[in-house]
Amino acid sequence: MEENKKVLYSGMQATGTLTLGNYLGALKNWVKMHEEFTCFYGVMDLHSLTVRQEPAQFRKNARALYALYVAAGLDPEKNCIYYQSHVAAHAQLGWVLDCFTYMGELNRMTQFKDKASKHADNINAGLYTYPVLMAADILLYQANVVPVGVDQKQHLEITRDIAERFNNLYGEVFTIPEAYISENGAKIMSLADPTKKMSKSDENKNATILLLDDRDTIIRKFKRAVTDSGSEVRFSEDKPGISNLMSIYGCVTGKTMEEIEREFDGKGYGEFKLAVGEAVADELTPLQKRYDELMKDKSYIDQCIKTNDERAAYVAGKTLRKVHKKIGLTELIR
Ligand code: AQP
Repeated sequence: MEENKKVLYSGMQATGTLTLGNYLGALKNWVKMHEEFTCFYGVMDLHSLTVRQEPAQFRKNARALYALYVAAGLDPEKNCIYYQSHVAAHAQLGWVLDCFTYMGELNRMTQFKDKASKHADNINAGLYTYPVLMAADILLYQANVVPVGVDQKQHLEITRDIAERFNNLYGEVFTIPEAYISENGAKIMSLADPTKKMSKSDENKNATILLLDDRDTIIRKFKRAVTDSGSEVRFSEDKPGISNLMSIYGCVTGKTMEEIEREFDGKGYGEFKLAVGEAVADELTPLQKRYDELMKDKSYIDQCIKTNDERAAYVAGKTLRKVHKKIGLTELIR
């Protein structure tokens, strides 16, 4: 990895098998980023703890997430792909930054409000301070850019505010990150309710396409997808169901909305849904094959994790030591 490129930071939570939303909205676009940036991608397992996880399943999800990153085309030799929990500096800087973040700022976070209403039985402090840990993730690597979906914009803004506050007090410690808006990114909505985003933790299995769903399941889920009244394949606000399917089809085939409208002119929803299902299944087949191979070769993934954990820990450790020194924590005696 070249050192003179700008730094990009991103990651995903290990809260379930990745969905088509995670793939089309983020992962697929990450694959070529290393050409322009020095990239760090975390398996964000510490963030995942804000929602209760079953331990054995959680461990499997984290491993599967790592393998899916690689299977989707992220090269672990060209990108630093590592486990967040293996780099202690995340939790350490998270604590320091907690002390530089105001309750008033956290109270404004809409994701906290959403997640708190979904998990009313477990509104833990981690859910509340999640944006501070996210700030630590980004700032540890001195990231210049963070690819963000619309839903994460607020968290990037608070990261910038915390970093600027800290720099004003102690000098230029942190790089101030910018949002990176991908040209190809799309927000993929639930197949059962096109007003809600597709989420890996959705309990309705028909609402999401999982990256590991087999071909028949993918086609069946698309056939069942909620559509709108009428029968015309047209991209418009009053047709959220069909517009979502068109976005998916467009991301996978590279066709524009006008091209898709022409292709399905005079054809019904049934034919269109089948075409979307088949296109998505075709897109995911090579990824799934590579995933199966990777999951069989334990030593390869283990080696990738080990090498990249060490690299991440080295970069993060440098920032953390600087922070500790600036705020006056006593240095380790070696
Ligand atoms: N539906 C989506 N459309 C486009 N992009 C999406 N992302 C997630 N869902 C969609 C993008 O995927 C990345 C991973 O996000 P995350 O795992 O950190 O958490 P999330 O955004 O909360 O994703 P989920 O799938 O909805 O997880 P749960 O169900 O656990 O909350 C991010 O870049 C996100 O923008």
